[in-house]
Amino acid sequence: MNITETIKTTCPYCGVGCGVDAKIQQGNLIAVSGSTEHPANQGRLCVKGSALHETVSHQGRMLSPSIAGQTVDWNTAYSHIAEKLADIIAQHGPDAVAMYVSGQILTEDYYVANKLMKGFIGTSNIDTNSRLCMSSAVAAHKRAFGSDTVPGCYEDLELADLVIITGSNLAWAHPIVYQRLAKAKAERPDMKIVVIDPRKTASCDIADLHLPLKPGSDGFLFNGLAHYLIAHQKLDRQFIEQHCEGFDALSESVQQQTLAQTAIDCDVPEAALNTLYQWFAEYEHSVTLFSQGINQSSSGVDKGNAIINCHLITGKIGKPGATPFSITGQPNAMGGREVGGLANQLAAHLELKNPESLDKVRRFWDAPNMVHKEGLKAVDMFNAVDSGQIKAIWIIATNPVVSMPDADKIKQALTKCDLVIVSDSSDSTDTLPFADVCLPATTWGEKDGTVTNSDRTISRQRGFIAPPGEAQNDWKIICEVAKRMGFEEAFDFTGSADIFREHAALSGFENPEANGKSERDFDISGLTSLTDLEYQTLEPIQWPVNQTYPQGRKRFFDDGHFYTPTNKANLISITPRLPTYAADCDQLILNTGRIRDQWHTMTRTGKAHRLLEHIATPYVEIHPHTAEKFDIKNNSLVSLKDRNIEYIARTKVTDTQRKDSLFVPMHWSDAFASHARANSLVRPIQDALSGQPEFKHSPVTISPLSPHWQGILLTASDFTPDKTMEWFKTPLANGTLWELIDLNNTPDTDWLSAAFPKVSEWVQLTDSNQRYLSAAGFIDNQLHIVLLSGPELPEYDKSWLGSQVGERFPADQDRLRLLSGFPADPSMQTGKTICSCYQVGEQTIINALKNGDACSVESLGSTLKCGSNCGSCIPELRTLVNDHSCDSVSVETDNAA
Ligand SMILES: Nc1nc2c(c(=O)[nH]1)N[C@H]1C(S)=C(S)[C@@H](COP(=O)(O)OP(=O)(O)OC[C@H]3O[C@@H](n4cnc5c(=O)[nH]c(N)nc54)[C@H](O)[C@@H]3O)O[C@H]1N2
Ligand SMILES: Nc1nc2c(c(=O)[nH]1)N[C@H]1C(S)=C(S)[C@@H](COP(=O)(O)OP(=O)(O)OC[C@H]3O[C@@H](n4cnc5c(=O)[nH]c(N)nc54)[C@H](O)[C@@H]3O)O[C@H]1N2
Ligand code: SF4
Ligand SMILES: [Mo]
Repeated sequence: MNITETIKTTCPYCGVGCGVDAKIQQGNLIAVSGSTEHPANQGRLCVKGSALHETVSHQGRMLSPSIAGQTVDWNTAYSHIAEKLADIIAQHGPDAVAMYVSGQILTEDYYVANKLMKGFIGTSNIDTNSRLCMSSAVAAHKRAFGSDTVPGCYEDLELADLVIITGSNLAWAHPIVYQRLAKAKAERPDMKIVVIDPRKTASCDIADLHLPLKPGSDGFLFNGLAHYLIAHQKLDRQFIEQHCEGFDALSESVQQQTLAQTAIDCDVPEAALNTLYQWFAEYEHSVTLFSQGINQSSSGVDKGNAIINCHLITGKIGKPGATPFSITGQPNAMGGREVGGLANQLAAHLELKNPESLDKVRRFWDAPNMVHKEGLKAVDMFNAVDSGQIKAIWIIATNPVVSMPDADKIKQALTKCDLVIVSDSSDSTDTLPFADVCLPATTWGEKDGTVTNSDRTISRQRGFIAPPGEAQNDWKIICEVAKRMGFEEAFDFTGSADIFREHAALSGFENPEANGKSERDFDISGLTSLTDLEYQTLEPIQWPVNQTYPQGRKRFFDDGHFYTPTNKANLISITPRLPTYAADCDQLILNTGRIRDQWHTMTRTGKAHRLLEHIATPYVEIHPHTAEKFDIKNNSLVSLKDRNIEYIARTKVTDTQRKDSLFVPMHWSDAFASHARANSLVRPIQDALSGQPEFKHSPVTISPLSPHWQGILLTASDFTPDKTMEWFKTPLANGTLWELIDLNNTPDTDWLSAAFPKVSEWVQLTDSNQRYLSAAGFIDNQLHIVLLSGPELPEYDKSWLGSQVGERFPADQDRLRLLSGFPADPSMQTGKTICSCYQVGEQTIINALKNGDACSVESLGSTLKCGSNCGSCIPELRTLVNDHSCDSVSVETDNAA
C-alpha cells in the first residue's frame, strides 16, 4: 500500500524560513512544495527549497562516530570527549575549551550548547558562524535600541512605498522575500525600489534606481541622507523629542556630509543620489533592507547605525511599511541570538556584561560555573587555537576551513590543536580531515525542533526520515557529553520539546510585564507550558508571545518604547570610513558572496545535480576595462593572489562589475576545485565592535594563466586528477564532469589509459602537433569516459554529452560523433541551464524568443514552463527577453512567480 503523508516543516536554507510540505511515502521523501498557510512564503519555494528532496539521500553521510579514524560506539565517543575535556579544564582552566557552532542548528541544540559552555563548563568561548553573518547588525541594534530587536516584518516590504535594498542580493539570497516584493511592485508600479550595491545584481531587475557605489562607502551615503533630511527639515520632530537621544550630536556629525560631498565619497552621480534622498524624505512608508554588503565590513556596526539613524529621525520605524530591516542569512540565525549563542551574549537577550543578568541566569540554571566575562569571537577564537591558548575545540554544523577568512590559517590552527571534535552530517567536509573525533549528526528531515526566521517567526522543523547509520541529534550529543562531565540533572532532557519549554521559561524568568511591555524584548513565556503534543503541532508564531501578545507581535517600537535605560532610542554619531584596504594600481578589491543555486560550502546543494546546472564552476567577475588592463579575456583562466596564496578560476567579463573590484562566489571548497576556496585569499580584518570579518573587501592581484592544455573529462567512475593539474569537479546525474587544466606539462595520452585501466576500447582523435586530443573509452560498448582537450577549453554541449555517459555506442560513427561534443541534430542543443526546475537551457529560450514562440517572461513560462515553478530564474529570463525578444512586443513588467 502506497500511503502518502504530508508533514509540515521548514526549509533548512535561508533566513526567509519558508514552510515546506514534505510528501512522504514509505518513509521516503518523494516531493516538496511550499506550505500555503505559512506566513513567510504563502505557498512558494525557491529553487533550493524545491530541490530539497534531491539532497536527502544517504550518500555522503557520516554514519558512525570515530576517534582518530577508528569507528567507535557512541558511549565510547561521549566518554572520550567528556574525559578529555575534563582533563584539559583541570590542567588549563575552562577557557582552554571552545565551541564553534552555527546558525544552522535548531534552537534546542543551540540552547543546550550555550548552557553547557556558559553555565557548566564555565567559559564564554562559544561563538558561532553568525559572527560572520550578522553580528554587526546585532551590535547596531543594541546600540540604537538597547536590545537586539528586529522591529519589522516581511509584510512591511509589501506595504512600503520605497524599499531600499543595500548590501543584499535579495533575488538570489532571499528569493521568496524578493518574489513577494516583486509581486507588490507589479501590483503597485508606483512603489519605488532602490538597490545599492557596487555590482549590478539580479536584484536590480525590479529596481527603479541602482547606485553602484564605491565599495564600502555606505556609511557616507546614509550620513549624507541624514544630512539631507536635517537640512530639508524632513524630520519627525515629535518622535525625536519623545523617543530619541543624541539628535544634536548627530546633526553636528553629519554637517559636512553634503549631497555634493557624498556623491564624491560614494562615487555615484549626484542626481541619482538626490533622487534617492528625495524619495526617502517624501515617502512615509520606507523600508531599508540590509545584509552582508553592510555587515561584513570593518565598519559594519557603524553602517548599520547610520541606516537606523535615518529611520529614527523620520519616525519610520514600528509602523506598517516603515522600518530598517536587517535580514538574517541562516535558517536559525535569529534563534541563535535568542539563546545567546555569540561569545558576547547571554541567553534570552540578557546582558553578559550585567552582573544582575548573570545572576538571573545562574539561578535559573542552578549553574555551578557561571561565566562572568565575554569569550573570544570567531577570528580571535581560531587565533587562540593557533597560539595554543585554546586546547580543545568542538565544531558543530559549520565548515570553517572554507567559510572563515584566512582559511589556510584555520587549517594550521586545527592541525596544532590537541582535541578537535567535529559534529557534521556529511562525511567529507574540508574541516573533517582535521578532526580527532568525528560525530555523525542528524540533519534536515531527520531532526525535530524550532527555528526563528528574519522576521522573528518561530517555526517547527519536523523529522520524518529515519537517520542513517548511527547519526544522532545535536542536542542529544551535547547533553550526553554534559551528563558524563557530571551535569546529569541540568541536561537530563527527554526531548526537544522539553528543551524548548526551558528556553521559553528562561525568556519569561524575572521579565515582568507591565503596561503591556515586558522588561526584555525577547519573551516567549506564553509557550512555556506547551505539552509535547502542542509542541508537535505548533503553528508558526512571531515573538514575543506573552500575556500582552498571546498570538505574537508583528512590529516593535510602534509604541516608541525602546529597551535602553531611558526607554529612548540612541542616535549614534558615526565617522564613516572606507574599508581597510582600497584598490591601488596593482591591486584590486575582492568582493565575495553568493550564487543563486548553491548553499555555502556546498555540502548539501552540491549533491543536487539540478542545482549545479545554473553555475557549475567557480568564476571571477571582472569589468571589461580591468580585463583589458590586465590582458584578460572572457572565460579564460586567471590566478588571483595575495600573501602567496593562489585562487584559480575562469573569468566572466561583465560591465555589471565595477572597475576597481572583482567578485568571486564564496561556495567552492577543496572538494569541488583544486584552488577555489575564496577565503584562502580573504584577510582576517574585523569590525572592532562586532568582530565580523570584512569578507567583501580584500586586496588581491590578478594575472592571466596560459595552460599547456585544458579540457573536460566526463566519466562514470572514480577519477583522481594528477596532483600537478588544476581542476573543477561537477557531479552529474550519471557521472562526474571534470574540467582539467595543465599549467605545466604538454598533453600525452598515456595517463588516460593508466587512469582508466578497465576501459577496453578507445576512439581517439589528435592533430599532427598533438595539441588537441579527444578520446572516448567504452566498456562493453557502453560509454565510460570522454575527454575533449586542447590549448583552449573546447566547446561542447554539456547537457547532451553528459546524458550520453552509460549509453551504448556500438557504431563507430556514433562514437566519433561524441568527440565533436555536439549532437548531430542542432535542435537538440539546449545550452546552459537557466531554469533549474524544468531544466530549460539558454539556447532553447533564445530560439523560442527568436522564432516568436514567446516574447515575454510570461509567455516563456507558458510555452517552455521556465520560470513558472519557483521563479528564481525570472531575473535572468527577463535579461534574455530584453536581449533577444522579437521587437514588436514590449517587455511586460509582471514579476510575479
Ligand atoms: N543562494 C543562497 N542564498 C543564501 C545563502 C547561500 O549560501 N546561497 N546564504 C544565506 C546566508 S547565511 C546569508 S548571510 C545571506 C546573505 O545574503 P546577501 O547579503 O544578499 O548575500 P551576499 O552575496 O553575500 O552579499 C550581498 C551583496 O553585497 C554586495 N556588496 C559588497 N560590498 C558592498 C558594499 O560595500 N556596499 C553595498 N551596499 N553592497 C556591497 C555584494 O556585491 C553582494 O551583491 O544569504 C542567505 N541566502
Ligand atoms: N568569503 C566569504 N566567506 C563567507 C561569507 C561570505 O559572504 N564571503 N559569508 C559568511 C556567512 S554569512 C556564513 S553564514 C558562513 C557559512 O559558512 P558555514 O557555516 O561554514 O557553511 P555551511 O556549508 O552551511 O556549513 C554547515 C555544515 O553543517 C553541516 N550540517 C548540516 N546540517 C547539520 C546538522 O543538523 N547538524 C550538524 N552537526 N551539521 C550539519 C553541513 O554538512 C556543513 O558541513 O560563511 C561565511 N563565510
Ligand atoms: S527562500 Fe528558498 S532557500 Fe530560503 S527558506 Fe525559502 S525555499 Fe528555502
Ligand atoms: Mo550568513
